[in-house]
Amino acid sequence: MEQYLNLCRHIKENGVIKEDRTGVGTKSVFGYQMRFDLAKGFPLVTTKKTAFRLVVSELLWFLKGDTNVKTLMKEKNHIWDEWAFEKWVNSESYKGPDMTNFGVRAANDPAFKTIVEEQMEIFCSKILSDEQFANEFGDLGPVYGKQWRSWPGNDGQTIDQVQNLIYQLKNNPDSRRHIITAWNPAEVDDMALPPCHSFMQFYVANGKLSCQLYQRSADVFLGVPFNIASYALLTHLIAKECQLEVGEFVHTLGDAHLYLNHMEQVETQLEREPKQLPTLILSSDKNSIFDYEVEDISLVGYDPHPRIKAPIAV
Ligand code: DHF
Ligand code: TMP
Repeated sequence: MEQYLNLCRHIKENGVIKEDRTGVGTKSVFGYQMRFDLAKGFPLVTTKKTAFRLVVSELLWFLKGDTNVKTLMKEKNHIWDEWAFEKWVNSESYKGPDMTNFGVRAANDPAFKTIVEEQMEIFCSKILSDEQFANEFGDLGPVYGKQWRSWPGNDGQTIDQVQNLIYQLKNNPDSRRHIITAWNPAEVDDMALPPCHSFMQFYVANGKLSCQLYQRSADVFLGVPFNIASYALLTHLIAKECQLEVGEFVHTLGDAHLYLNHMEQVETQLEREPKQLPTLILSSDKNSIFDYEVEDISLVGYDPHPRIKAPIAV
């Protein structure tokens, strides 16, 4: 995990301060690469406690082709709530207190933060109890799940990029075209958030499967620990189905940033000594990557430093 801490240090020391869409402000660098040898342990950050079960339920949600936050909420996973909530509060149906720029305002004003939390709770319980409301306001648009499993092709056909990838890895491992892309220019405007982890490529050599991700935008304190773990897990799942060993996860970042309201948290993390990496355990009776449930995937030996909280930029 030195690699991740080096990235934090690199941005802290060499980054440029600039404004960003969320209004929070960031310190950033452009272009950075990390490599994780997946045989040396599962790369879940150890210098703060990171909720692996949330990584698992999010990845299985992508793999099922799902784009509705209701499924995540049922798994008590709330990492995508804000982006569905945003669509609701900007709609005609929303009649509550003004939520314009609720993200930055909540970060700067504790009284307003309480109001946002109240509305968010109302939103979550409506999603879970009212099917029509969930269909209308729980959906994030054609995000990852849709593009991975049913990219709109010609003549009304859809393309299952994950299924195709697995077929090609099994039948044509030397191919240089093992690609899945979530960046669909025709549909980005309809997405609650255009894909951050946008383009991945797989590579087979010496019986090992490696994966490289291009991430166009990287929230290094909050998002990146999840992204590393998620793609490491995806590589393990695909390798198992294709009867390959795991190779490397290569993580290439575009705009790699630390939000200015995460700086103290990053300092705390940099003072901590990394610990031994955990080991991934996959239930052995699953034949297909599409058959996994949350309880089939676990870690042993994860003994991180305590959690460090930070506000998320919306
Ligand atoms: N927006 C921004 N600004 N940064 C992101 O990383 C991000 N990630 C998204 C959607 N939009 C985003 C999806 N992934 C958290 C982690 C990943 C994630 C969304 C949110 C997060 O808040 N993690 C916290 C708390 C997790 C919890 O226990 O609920 C953490 O401390 O890791
Ligand atoms: P942007 O669309 O303006 O780039 O904002 C997206 C923010 O979310 C940015 O801070 C990057 C962050 N992010 C991640 O780091 N990882 C993720 O998986 C997701 C979905 C977002």
